[in-house]
Amino acid sequence: MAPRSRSRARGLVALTILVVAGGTVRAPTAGAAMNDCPPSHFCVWEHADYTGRLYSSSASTAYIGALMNDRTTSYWNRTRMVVSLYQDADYHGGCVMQPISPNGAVFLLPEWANDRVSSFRVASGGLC
Ligand SMILES: [Ca+2]
Repeated sequence: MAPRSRSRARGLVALTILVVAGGTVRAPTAGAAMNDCPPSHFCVWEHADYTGRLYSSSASTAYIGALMNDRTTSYWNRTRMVVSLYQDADYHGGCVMQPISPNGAVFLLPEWANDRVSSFRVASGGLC
């Protein structure tokens, strides 16, 4: 049983790294700010390292609100779904980056994706 668990854990880490290839990646760890993200939610933070304002939802969100619009710098996908990020409200403006698989997390978005998210969709597959 133990070897199977370790193998599954390695697979999850590999998946997380693959999904955010090109970005700076750190697997989710038990930081105080990260723990503010509720289970089954997709969470975005205003600043790097999961700090600053936090917005979270377990469902698609047509507008993340004036307080977080164009401010997302780090994220953690705690849903079991794939999350697609959009540059404008109502899922318009094109995708900010490739879809985020379950448990995908980035503590600092690359420059080209930083401070651009306005809406996101939670679905069984990537929509970008
Ligand atoms: Ca920001």
